[in-house]
Amino acid sequence: MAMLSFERKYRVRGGTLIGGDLFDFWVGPFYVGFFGVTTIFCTLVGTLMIFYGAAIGGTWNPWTINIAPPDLKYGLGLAPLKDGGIWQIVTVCALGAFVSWALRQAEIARKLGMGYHIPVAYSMAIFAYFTLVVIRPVLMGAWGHGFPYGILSHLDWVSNTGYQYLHFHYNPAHMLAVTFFFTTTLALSLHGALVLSAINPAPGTDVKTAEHENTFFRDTIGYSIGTLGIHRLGLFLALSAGFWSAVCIVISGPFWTHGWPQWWSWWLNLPIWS
Ligand code: UQ2
Repeated sequence: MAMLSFERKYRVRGGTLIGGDLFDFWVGPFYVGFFGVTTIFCTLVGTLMIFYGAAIGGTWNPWTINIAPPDLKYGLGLAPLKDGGIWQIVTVCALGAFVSWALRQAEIARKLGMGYHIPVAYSMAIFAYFTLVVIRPVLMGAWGHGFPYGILSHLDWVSNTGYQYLHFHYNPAHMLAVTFFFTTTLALSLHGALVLSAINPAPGTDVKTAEHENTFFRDTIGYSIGTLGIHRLGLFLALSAGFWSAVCIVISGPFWTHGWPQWWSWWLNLPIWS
C-alpha cells in the first residue's frame, strides 16, 4: 500500500488518550494532539529559563554555561530563583516535556492500533533522568544532589560523584549497566551488518532474505535468534542498560556511602574463610 493511501486510511481523528478531540489534528506531517501542545509549552518555558539562567550566569560560552541546582542548605524546599530556583523550574519543565512526549507517543500508537513498546522504551530514559534529579535527591534530603545543567558542568558532576565513591567501576549495578550498554552495541552492529549484507549484496546478485540471515548465524555459531527475536533482544538489552544505570546511581548515597571497592568486602567476610 502506498504511503499516502495508508495515511488516508489510518491518519484519522479520534482515539485520543484523554477523550474528545481537543488539538486532535495535524499541522503538515505532524500530529499535534493535547500532549503535543503540552510538550511545546514545557519545552518553551524550560528553554527560556535556561536562557535566563545563562544571561545572568556570566558567560555565553556554550561549553561553560551552567544552570546549578540549589545549595544543600535549602534541603528539599524551594530555592530563590537565582540560587537554584531556575534549576528547579527547568527540572519541572524537562519532566513535563519528557512525560508529555511519552504520552504523545502512546496516543499516536493507540490511534494507529499499535503496541506501546515505543513509549515504554522511552519511559526508561525518563526514569533514568527522574532517578538522577528527583528520586536520589529526595532520598538524600536535598535538591542540591541533582546534577547541574551544563555541558562541562554535568561532566564535572559525574566525575566528582564517581570519585566520591572512590572507584565507580566496582559498583555492581554500574558493572551490569556498562555490560548492557556494550552488549547493546554488539547486538545492533550484528543486526545492522546482517541486514545490510542481506539486502545489499554484490552488484548484479539477488537480494537475500531471512533464510540467508538465519543460515549465516547457524553456520557461524550454530544458533540464530530470528528476525523477531533480535529486536526483542535489542529492546531488552537497551532497556536493561538504562535500568541498571538508574539503579547504580540511586544506590550510591542512599544505600552505600563508602567507596564501592569496600562493598566487595562482603566476599572477604564470608564465614567460609574462617
Ligand atoms: C539473528 C537474526 C537477525 C539478526 C541477528 C542474529 C535472522 C535479522 C544479529 C544473530 C544474533 C544472535 C545469535 C544473538 C546474539 C546475542 C547477543 C547477546 C548479542 O539470528 O535472525 O535477524 O539481526
